[in-house]
Order: sequence, then C-alpha cells, then structure tokens
Amino acid sequence: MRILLITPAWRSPFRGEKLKRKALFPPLALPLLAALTPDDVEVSLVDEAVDDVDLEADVDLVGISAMTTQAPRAYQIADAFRARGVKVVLGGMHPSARPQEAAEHCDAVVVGEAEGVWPRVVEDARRGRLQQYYQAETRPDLAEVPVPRRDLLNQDAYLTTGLVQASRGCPFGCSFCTVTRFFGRTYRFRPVEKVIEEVAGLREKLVIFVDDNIMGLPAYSKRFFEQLAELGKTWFSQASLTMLKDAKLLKLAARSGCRGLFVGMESLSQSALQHWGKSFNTGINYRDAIARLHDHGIGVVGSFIFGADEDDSGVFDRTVDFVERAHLDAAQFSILTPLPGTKFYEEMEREGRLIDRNWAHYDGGHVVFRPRSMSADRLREGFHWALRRVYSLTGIIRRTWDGWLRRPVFGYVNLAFRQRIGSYLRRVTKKPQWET
Ligand code: B12
Repeated sequence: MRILLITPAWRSPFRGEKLKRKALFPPLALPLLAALTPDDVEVSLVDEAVDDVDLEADVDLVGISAMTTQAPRAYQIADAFRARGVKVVLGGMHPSARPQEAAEHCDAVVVGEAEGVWPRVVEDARRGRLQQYYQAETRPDLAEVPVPRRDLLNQDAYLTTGLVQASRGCPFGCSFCTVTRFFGRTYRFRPVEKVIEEVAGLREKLVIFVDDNIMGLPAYSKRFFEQLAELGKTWFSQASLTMLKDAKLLKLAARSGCRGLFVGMESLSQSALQHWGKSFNTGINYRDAIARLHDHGIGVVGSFIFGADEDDSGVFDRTVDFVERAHLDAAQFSILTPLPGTKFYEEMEREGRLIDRNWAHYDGGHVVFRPRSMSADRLREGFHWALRRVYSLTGIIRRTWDGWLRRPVFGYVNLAFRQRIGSYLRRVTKKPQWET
C-alpha cells in the first residue's frame, strides 16, 4: 500500500505568485502521521510550501492536513485525487472544526488528534471499508506519541527540521484561539524522558518547541529544562506571561538554551483582553515583562491583534509606539480573525458580522468580519502601515539597537521578517513598501 501525506500551500495557487522553495519549518503533523503508519506501508510526504504535489501520483491513499487558511487548496487537491478514484482522508484543525464541510471533499474525515485513529483508518482503507468520520474515544496518551519520521522530509528545504512537541493544549481559553476548543480544555504532557530522547537524537542544534505554552505548568517545565540543559541546544517556543511569576523557571529556561519566545500580548487595551478571555494578561506591565526576559538573554516576539471592538483607529500608532519603546525583538501583527471552532467565530456569526467566508482569507492578513470601531478599509490600511513602519530599516534599528550583542539571532529574524513582509506588502498594496 502507498500513502501520500500532504500539507497544502497557504496562498500561492490563489494569488498566482511563484512557490517559494524554502520555508522556515516543516509541518510536524506529516512526519508524525508517517511514524503512526504501519511499517508495511510506503509513505511519502509533500509540503506544498517547498515541493509541488503530483496530482497524478500512483498512490492508494492520500492524507491531507489543513489549517483553515489552507482549506480551499486542501479541497482542490482532494477533489483532484478523488476524480482519479484515489481515496482521500482529511484531518487537522479545519476539518476537525467543520467535519461536514470537509466530508464533501473526501472519503473520510479524522476529527481531532490522529494517535489511536490513524492506524485504523489505514487498515480500513486497505480493506476498502473507510468510514466517513473517525474520532478517538479518549484523548491519546502522549507517552505513546512516536518520534516523527523527519527522515522523510525534504532536508534542504528548511531552516531546521528540529520541531518537537512536549505538550498539547493550553491552560487558558482565549476566545479567538482554536487550541482549547480542539484539545477540549485538556493540557497534556509527554514524559520528560521521551522528549529529551527525541531532542538528543536531532542532528540540528536549533530546536523549535511547537507547544502552545511551554511554561504553562512550571513543575513540568522545570524538570524538562533541567535535563534539556545537558544537551546544549538553542531553542525557541511560545509561552504566556504567567511564566514571569516564577523566577527560577525563567532562569532554567535560559540555562537550557532558550533564546526567544513568542508571546501573545495581543492588545494594550485591558478591556479587549477581558473581552477575549485573556484576563491573565491584564494588569501586567508589558515593558517590565519584556525587560525581564531580556535580562535572561531571551528575545521576545510579541504578537498583537488589531480589530477588537475596543480598537479605534488610534490603535496602530499606540501599538507601534509601544513595540518600539519596549524594544521588542520582533512583532507579529495580525488582523483579528474569527477562526471556525472558536468562541469568537460563534460571536461574529450570531451578530451577523462575518463578511467574507473564503477560508483562504482567514490568515490574519484579511478583514473577514465587520469591525465595530473603524471601517474594514481602515483596519486593513492600519495593519499594513504598522508592518511597514516596524520592519522598515530605521524601524528595526530603532527597536533593536540595544540588543544586538546580547540577542544577535534577532538581527537575522528581523531581516527575514522584513524580506517576507516586504514581498507581502508589494503584493497587497500599491503604496511604497517602507515608511519611516
Ligand atoms: C507551529 C505552528 C505554526 C507554524 C507552522 C509551521 C508548519 N510548517 O507547520 C507557523 C509559525 C508558520 C504558523 C503559522 C500560522 N498559523 Co500556526 N500554529 C502552529 C502551532 C503552534 C503548532 C502546530 C503543530 O505543529 N502542531 C503539532 C502537530 C503534531 O499537531 P497538528 O498539526 O495539530 O496535528 C495533529 C492533529 O491535528 C491531527 N492531524 C493534523 N493533520 C492531519 C491530517 C490527517 C490526514 C490526519 C488523519 C490527522 C491530522 O493529527 C496530528 C497528531 O495528533 C499551532 C497550535 C496547535 N496547537 O496546533 C498553531 C495553529 C495551527 N496556527 C494557527 C494559525 C491561525 C496560523 C496563522 C494563520 C497565523 C497568522 N496570523 O499568521 C499562520 C498561517 C500562515 C499564513 N500566514 O497563512 C491556528 C490554526 C487555527 C485554524 N483553525 O486553522 C493554530 C491552531 C493556533 C491557534 N491559536 O489557533 N503556525
């Protein structure tokens, strides 16, 4: 039996641009699914960000993984294989949030995590008796998660293939985020020893932990970081600012090789944070928080969302000003997006505020709902202005000059962001690329 596993491109086939042949990271779901596949099956992987999908491939089963923004392309690929009589299974965040919709384009939908289900899907496909829906009855025991088959990835296409997951879920339930809906308010961990064994086996020094909150349970993280420190890796991940409550935790993170964290700050408006259920961020002085992380040699990528009901058109100026004054190492700006499966999506649907149902636009760069305190055009323009300003050369220098020696990796990160954002802005706006 031959199986082809695919992660669809985010946008290229829709906007007519050339596919980029390099990406920062591979999608972890594919090598993990490959590791869950019975040994006698031949598996190949295609990440459409770096390779073309051969729609004529001679395979018996196709598995496609999709976030919401990838769903239209996933359906296009699925339809093409099915037209040739090849069976297709869809899984991942979007098919799990909208299984009936996904089922129109495939032979089976896997809702939720694949462990405990995927081997059964493969067996059913082999016997020609695929069911329409699969969902594990219980949450998988993360002790059983195998080491992903990174050997099947296109090794030269990525900055690192060292993506590792130590936990699943998040202790919080922010209304715009899919994670807690997907994992059902569970927050589960792989045994520390298993994660350490996996990290020790990586050929790269650079490791990305794709956890939603690598420090959400300090007792686990401390045990983990103590052992990780022995391996001499450099790592990046995501964490909530609740980590600052524990000074020892931060020290251990830094000692174990943490050089940067992606932190969801989301908004400077306390009432927006409350509204989104992110009250654990209220009352935190973000500038002090960033300074404390810097003191430990940890760079901060701060994420901000524009478009809350509380956001008037002054939000862009205020946020950019904060980002510069706080010397954030990098900033990720997104337009608020009602992702299916989230409370925020339900709120927008209830209030009749969804204005665009093209899933390809659910990428954080489009306005797909009616904002309350400014027009959709103003929101889009303000978002572009903020990106242009923060990633202009003077913007980068103004923001990062104080950290060049202590956090040199962020020089590279900023230039990489600048390059990507530059080509994005060129594509979507007619205005000059950079603004100072
Ligand atoms: C790492 C990551 C990224 C990386 C992706 C790297 C890569 N090449 O994959 C980067 C940083 C690039 C990224 C970007 C984005 N991301 Co992201 N990202 C994640 C994160 C933190 C981890 C994903 C991961 O690797 N998980 C580990 C693997 C093993 O789990 P998994 O993929 O879920 O797979 C399991 C199951 O879903 C299932 N499964 C998955 N696929 C399939 C397929 C089949 C056939 C089967 C049977 C099963 C199956 O089985 C697997 C094992 O159980 C998740 C959060 C999360 N917890 O999922 C967000 C997440 C996936 N991202 C999200 C979003 C929104 C984005 C962005 C749109 C954000 C933005 N504004 O820019 C962009 C998309 C790019 C774009 N501009 O269009 C959302 C997606 C929600 C949704 N409904 O689509 C998530 C869930 C975060 C959130 N807060 O809601 N992201």
